[in-house]
Amino acid sequence: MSLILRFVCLAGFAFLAGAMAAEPVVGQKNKQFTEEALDVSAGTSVDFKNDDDVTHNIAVRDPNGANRPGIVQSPGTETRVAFTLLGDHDVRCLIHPKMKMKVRVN
Ligand SMILES: [Cu+2]
Repeated sequence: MSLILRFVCLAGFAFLAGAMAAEPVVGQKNKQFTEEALDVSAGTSVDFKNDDDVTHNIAVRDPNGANRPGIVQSPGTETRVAFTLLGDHDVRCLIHPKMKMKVRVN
């Protein structure tokens, strides 16, 4: 393998590792999100992790007012959700109306 190719591969792995490490995680615990609000840059994906023993879901209202379809989350599962639009996203669990948080894309 040439030195240049080797460098390109290493750079690629470093980029992937960096991208994976940067993924924010929000838990769902005791029927609450573990964050009230989260600031991210456009294009960030957030991992929502159900740490409860009941089913939750993730329902996102985008800054343009569009409601995304709710994603059902069984206990112990994770769901990765992408945030691309600038502005405030309301995130709720439709099963437990008190569960809500904001994802702010700057
Ligand atoms: Cu819930």
